[in-house]
Amino acid sequence: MLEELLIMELKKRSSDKAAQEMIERMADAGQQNAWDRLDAQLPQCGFGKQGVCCRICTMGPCRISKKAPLGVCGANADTIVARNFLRAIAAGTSAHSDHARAVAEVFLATARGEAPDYQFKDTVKLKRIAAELGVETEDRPVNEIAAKIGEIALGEFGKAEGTQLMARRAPKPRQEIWKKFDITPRAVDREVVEALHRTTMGVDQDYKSIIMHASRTALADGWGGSMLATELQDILFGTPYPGRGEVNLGVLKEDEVNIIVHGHEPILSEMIVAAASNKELLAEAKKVGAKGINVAGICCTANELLMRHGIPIAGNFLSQELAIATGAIELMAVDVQCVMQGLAEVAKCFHTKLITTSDKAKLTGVEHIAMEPKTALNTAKELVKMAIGNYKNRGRVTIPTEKQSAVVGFSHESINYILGGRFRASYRPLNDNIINGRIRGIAAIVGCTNPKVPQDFTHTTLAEQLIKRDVLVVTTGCATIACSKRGLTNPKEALELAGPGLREVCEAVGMPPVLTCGSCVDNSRLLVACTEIVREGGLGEDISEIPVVGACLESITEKAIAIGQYFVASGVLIIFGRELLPVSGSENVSNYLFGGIEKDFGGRWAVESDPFKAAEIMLAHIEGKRDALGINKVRERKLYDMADRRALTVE
Ligand code: XCC
Ligand code: SF4
Repeated sequence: MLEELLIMELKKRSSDKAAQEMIERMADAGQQNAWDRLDAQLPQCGFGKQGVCCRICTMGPCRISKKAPLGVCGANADTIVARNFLRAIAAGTSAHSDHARAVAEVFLATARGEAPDYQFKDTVKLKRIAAELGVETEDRPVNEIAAKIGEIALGEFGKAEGTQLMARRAPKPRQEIWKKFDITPRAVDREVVEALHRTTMGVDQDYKSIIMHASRTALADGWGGSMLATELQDILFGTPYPGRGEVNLGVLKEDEVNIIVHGHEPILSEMIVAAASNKELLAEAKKVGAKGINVAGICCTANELLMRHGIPIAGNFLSQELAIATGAIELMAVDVQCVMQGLAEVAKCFHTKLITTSDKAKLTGVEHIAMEPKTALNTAKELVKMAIGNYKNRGRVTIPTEKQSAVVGFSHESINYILGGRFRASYRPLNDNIINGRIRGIAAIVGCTNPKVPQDFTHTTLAEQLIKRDVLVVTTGCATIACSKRGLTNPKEALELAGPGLREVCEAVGMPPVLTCGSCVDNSRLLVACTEIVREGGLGEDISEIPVVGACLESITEKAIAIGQYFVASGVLIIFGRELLPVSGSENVSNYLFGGIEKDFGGRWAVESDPFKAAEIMLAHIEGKRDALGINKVRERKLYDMADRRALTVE
């Protein structure tokens, strides 16, 4: 079944109708997109795919083959594959954590009154994090507390001594495992620097030792940089609570000025959203004949905005060029990460103004307007004005009609609340429903969209297969956008697809069977949620014992590998697309990552490109964990009784 389906979908390049329409339009106009450039690259380098090329020193580059199994320095495939793996994780960790640092800087500037356009929106969380970090809160003004938190947070990146403070959140047995292997993450910068040092020529040349540091570096991301980014963003911009939003290219408006924000840091996009509702600017838009100003997001910035403000999402990673090809985008403002250089070319074919805003991320030939914390709102207004001024330059506009309504905003806090209700917010109902078997377990579907896979195909197929079998699905990143485009985060439609147990629970609490949990740094929310499930009791003492599993079959970035590894080192099974984890060139590394590492950490990697087969692996894993917990036996004996039913209803 899969093969036919896959070939069909591959021909269309995307399983999203709106994307298909725009892909066709671009082809008709002779414009190139990521799929065309992939075709031009084929066949891609087999050494690279397997992770066996090394260009770390100039005795090389060396490529490992049967004929030449050793690099000039004597390094073998195990060493080279492991080194490349660690370097990818160091880069991914850097990306998430440098994003976090930028947020921490704005956070501190806000506390010190140096960023007048930002305010602390969630002061409840501010106090909670203060308590966690040992910051005195009594009789202290918010700004003073925040300044202390900001200083501590900034310290997490470069402090000389000690380990990541957020890692203390993990279940105790997990922390013991990290201690035993001496991989409790220290300062983020330190782990990354050490990763680069270890992988230079002639340093760490034992694959297991290299992979051990890969875990430590990745943990500095998940339980460090990413978690800090999430928490500080929540305090600054508000913790997400469930609300509605719309997703796909159909959110663009024919008769309004369309502005796309694309990238990752909400520091920019939050201000553009604020500027777009400015009365004077709205009046200006009317003057040029537009009915209003429409802001929509792409990639993780989109997730941040939809979760917090209900701002619509135009698309995920592979839709960035397609959005411009609608001819309806007056301005696209980008910051950091996942911004294709190809955008510059596409933008030239249309009237779209492409603007870079982070001094860390410029594009040749593209106008740069730096976003500074001190003058953020003014800069945002300037960008909105540019967009308005550009409205008159529109040519032909083709906006696909597809859009879906989504219920979004499932932070760890809001899951707690929605499950337990206002008066007894807790994970108890979730744990109980996992124990009684209505929900078999939890699957995280995360990450990117890769032109090697039909866009969205594996994410949505996997999600459908899993909810059908009563697995609650949590999603982040571009996968969450894929699921929303498909209607899977819309309770009305998606519950029809859910198995009877999951459906009953979701209906009782009023949530969809696929939860959108935010951007990629928000995978840290899932670590916290897992920890809460453990703490709630009845499902084991550590994350590795609960029936939870993760997958990213369309991954592209180094960030995705870092995320995968921090989940593995936290005790979770993670599945990637077969050719999207470049370790196959070393049997030893593969055997360890796919098997041996489980003895050490309780989690491991697997590769499978077929979403139907991946679903089976995930289900088997979940049932295995349930068996080990002894909760499958309980289920057979127990019928639904009144107490069960009561537990399902929320006050
Ligand atoms: Fe990038 Fe975050 Fe991947 Fe999407 S999911 S392609 S990393 S935008 Ni993060
Ligand atoms: Fe070749 Fe070794 Fe240099 Fe890598 S470090 S390029 S394997 S000589």
